[in-house]
Amino acid sequence: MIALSAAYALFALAAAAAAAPASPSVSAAEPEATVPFATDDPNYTLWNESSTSTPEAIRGTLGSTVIGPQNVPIDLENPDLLAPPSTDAGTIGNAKWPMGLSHNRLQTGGWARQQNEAVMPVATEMAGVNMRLEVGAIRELHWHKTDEWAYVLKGSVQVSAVDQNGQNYLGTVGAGDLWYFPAGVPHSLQATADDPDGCEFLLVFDDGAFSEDATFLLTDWLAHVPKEVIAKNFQTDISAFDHIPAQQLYIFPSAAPPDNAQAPENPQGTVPEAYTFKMSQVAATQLSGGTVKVVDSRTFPVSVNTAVAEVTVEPGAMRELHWHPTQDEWNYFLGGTARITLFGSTGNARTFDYQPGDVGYIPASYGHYVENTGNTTLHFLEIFKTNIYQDISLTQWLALTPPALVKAHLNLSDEVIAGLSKTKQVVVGPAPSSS
Ligand SMILES: *[C@@H]1O[C@H](CO)[C@@H](O)[C@H](O)[C@H]1NC(C)=O
Ligand SMILES: *[C@@H]1O[C@H](CO)[C@@H](O)[C@H](O)[C@H]1NC(C)=O
Ligand SMILES: *[C@@H]1O[C@H](CO)[C@@H](O)[C@H](O)[C@H]1NC(C)=O
Ligand SMILES: CC(=O)N[C@H]1CO[C@H](CO)[C@@H](O)[C@@H]1O
Repeated sequence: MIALSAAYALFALAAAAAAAPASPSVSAAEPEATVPFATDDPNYTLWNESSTSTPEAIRGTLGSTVIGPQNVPIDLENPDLLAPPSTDAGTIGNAKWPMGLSHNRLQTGGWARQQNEAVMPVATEMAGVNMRLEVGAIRELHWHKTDEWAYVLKGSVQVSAVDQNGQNYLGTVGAGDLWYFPAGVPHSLQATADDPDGCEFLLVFDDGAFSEDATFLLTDWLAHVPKEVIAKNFQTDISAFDHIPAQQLYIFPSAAPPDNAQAPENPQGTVPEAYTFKMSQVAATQLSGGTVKVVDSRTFPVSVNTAVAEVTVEPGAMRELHWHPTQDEWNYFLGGTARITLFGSTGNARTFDYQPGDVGYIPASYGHYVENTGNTTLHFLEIFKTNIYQDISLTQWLALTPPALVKAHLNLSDEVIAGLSKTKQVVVGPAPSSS
């Protein structure tokens, strides 16, 4: 295939060079097609949650009805698995994990559930946790081996931390804001009283094998140190530690922190780079089909291992065909519905449908798009284990490649090639309706 394409490219270039210099067209000589043309058939998503017909394993002339047991709500949410577009082929690992399928850890004052490699083997580079705290509830003082990046879904959270230089930090963030703790830095999370419901947030860790059940907790540690060692360490009488918990607290209720709480005065000073970032106050870039907001270490310096793009896509619009050169993408869907086809090379492609609360995953270099398949705004996060956000746009690539080369591959008209955008569109609107 590659050799043939290269041959066509050379042929077309030669043809272009031979053509009269006055003509801007490169179509003077048409080489013969060597492989059949791809079908013109569209392959729309066939059902959605408002469909009244029962979804069937049928597309066009292929497939047949389901006559055994059927979980209709699951099929309505995953129509492109039940009746895939004909462009799907081969094998791509599962790239969808609804948080609603995760075991939930219920505690007094909140809960936590997670997605990691154990439930989604393709997601090797990042793992996610969805956590809820009622007003005042605390995710206890702890640390872990991975960096922690967070996005507040609702309410407000007070975070505390002390770093390896004894410098401290206390901050409060609200919906749409971020925090970041480097690996090993001990911290706590607590819902403030700003929202009567407390808070809920999303955590992303830079290791697919991360488990929220394997973090290093203050209470768990002290419950596993001989009492006389504790007394010696803190230079107290052994009775001073009579009332420490015998087991971990993890999430537990408490009084809400006061407004404008300050970190204790510190001879070492506060951390050099803030551990929180008010992403909600960053203006989104308006695009023809939606909006995008990128936050990485260029604006949130401590976030050296995580970059995010927060994207909205209007009904009928689409996050354009693109890929990320070296970074896997971890998605979280906040609103609306989407479909994504992952192209994994060697003819492998598979399409997945997403609803709010779902996690998606796209390995590095896999070509993909994110299409709004509903009639409300699609809102989602693209998260990467990197310091600087990067993507490559298919349209921009072709627009900035010699037109004869593009024509030799795709046999597009000169008008279509001339119309390719040389700047990244990121989110494009609906296609013009065909005549
Ligand atoms: C390009 O398309 C035309 C039809 O529009 C066809 O006749 C021709 O064979 C095609 N060329 C290649 C190289 O596919
Ligand atoms: C779209 O809008 C219509 C009319 O307002 C509504 O009935 C339907 O449930 C909506 N959702 C989808 C997915 O089409
Ligand atoms: C959802 O499905 C219904 C019926 O199957 C269709 O009329 C409607 O256009 C679909 N909604 C969207 C947003 O595609
Ligand atoms: C609209 C539609 O379904 N188009 C095509 C999608 O793929 C099948 C094959 O699986 C074609 O037969 C359809 O025409």
